[in-house]
Amino acid sequence: MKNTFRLLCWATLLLCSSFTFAQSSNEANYDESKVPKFSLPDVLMCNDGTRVTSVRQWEKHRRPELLKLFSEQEYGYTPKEKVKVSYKLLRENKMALEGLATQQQILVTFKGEGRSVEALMLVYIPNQRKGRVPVFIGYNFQGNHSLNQDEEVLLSSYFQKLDSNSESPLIRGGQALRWPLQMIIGRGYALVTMCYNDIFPDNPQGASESVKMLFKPSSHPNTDWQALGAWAWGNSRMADWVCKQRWANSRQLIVIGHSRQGKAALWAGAQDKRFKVVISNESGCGGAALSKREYGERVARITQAFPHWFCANFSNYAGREKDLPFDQHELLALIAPRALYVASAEEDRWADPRGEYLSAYHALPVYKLYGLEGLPSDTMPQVHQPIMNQVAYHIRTGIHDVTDYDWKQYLDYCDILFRK
Ligand code: GTR
Repeated sequence: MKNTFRLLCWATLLLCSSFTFAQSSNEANYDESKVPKFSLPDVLMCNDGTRVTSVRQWEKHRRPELLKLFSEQEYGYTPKEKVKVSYKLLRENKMALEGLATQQQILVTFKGEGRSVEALMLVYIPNQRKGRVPVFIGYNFQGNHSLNQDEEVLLSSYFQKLDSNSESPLIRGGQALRWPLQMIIGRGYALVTMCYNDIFPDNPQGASESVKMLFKPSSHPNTDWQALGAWAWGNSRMADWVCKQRWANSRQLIVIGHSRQGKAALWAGAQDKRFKVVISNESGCGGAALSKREYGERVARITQAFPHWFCANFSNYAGREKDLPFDQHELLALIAPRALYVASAEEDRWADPRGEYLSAYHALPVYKLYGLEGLPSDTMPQVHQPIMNQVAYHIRTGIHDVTDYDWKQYLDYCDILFRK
């Protein structure tokens, strides 16, 4: 009896302590004084202990090593096999946006393993153009119809499949504030977008309706790609199409994403060198922000709330950020020597603005290898004081969102890079 009682006490204690652990690593820390002392892995240190001193060594040795690490431990491996793709122009309007743009809607059908997935691309091409134009490639969250009020815009494939009783936001123009089309097109840039749910529906059961089904199932469940991997893959598939267009400058491709799409844009940019500019708008945990700061959203919470985003291995670091053999500055470094823009918002503490800045700053050694300028110091700039080197950064006032201010900086930056 005594023993049973003791056993019970121990079990309760154990249960309570694991609960406190789960709770504490789940909670967002917003107190800078509670950020643990941490040391970041040296981005130039190879697994065998040699230190990279040349671009050649970086490209041949260290860069592939890091890509492997991120594939194995965070985003999963992107399959290398090609799937069959076909494109069908469904609608064209040469006088969209009051004559500013040609609008195209293209149905993309991906086929593999006896299955198919459809995605609907929405394209705006500036009518006023001399020669080929740079192109922004990025997903929308709430469907192509959410970009503006235009009744011509078809529902994205994901929304066409939903039944009419679903609560999904079928609001035309519902996200128009995030897509200042007149400004983007007016400044001579094209835009190609699709709804991210077309590629991988953003829910824990989404895989079965996603592009994952077009590939042979992986025999390594811990490193199998999930939604973020699939979204990154989809960014590259949009780029494939863009590269075939006569109006597009395939050497001026910009991949852009907000929040979870910022994470996907970074992973796409790390893997696909055709993206000459990579823009992360408030991508936070699992995106630009350093995990080891344990500030704002953390690995425990993100892997629990979104079990379908990362590969299974990433959840091993829940509450154990200090044991991560890498950090997000190394993801950003994979984008070098191409241009990288990281942006934060002051009130978006969940995404850890300081962690986003420091991560971009610590990509510096690799940019330096190429003789390029990164961020000048580990001190963050004031709000509305963008820094536009090969690594660029701004923090603006306000909340988690994409605003005209953000877009204006991205356009100014691309103008500088492309000498427009
Ligand atoms: C949040 C998530 C963030 C970020 C955000 C978004 O719920 O915790 O990591 O991705 O969603 O995508 O809007």
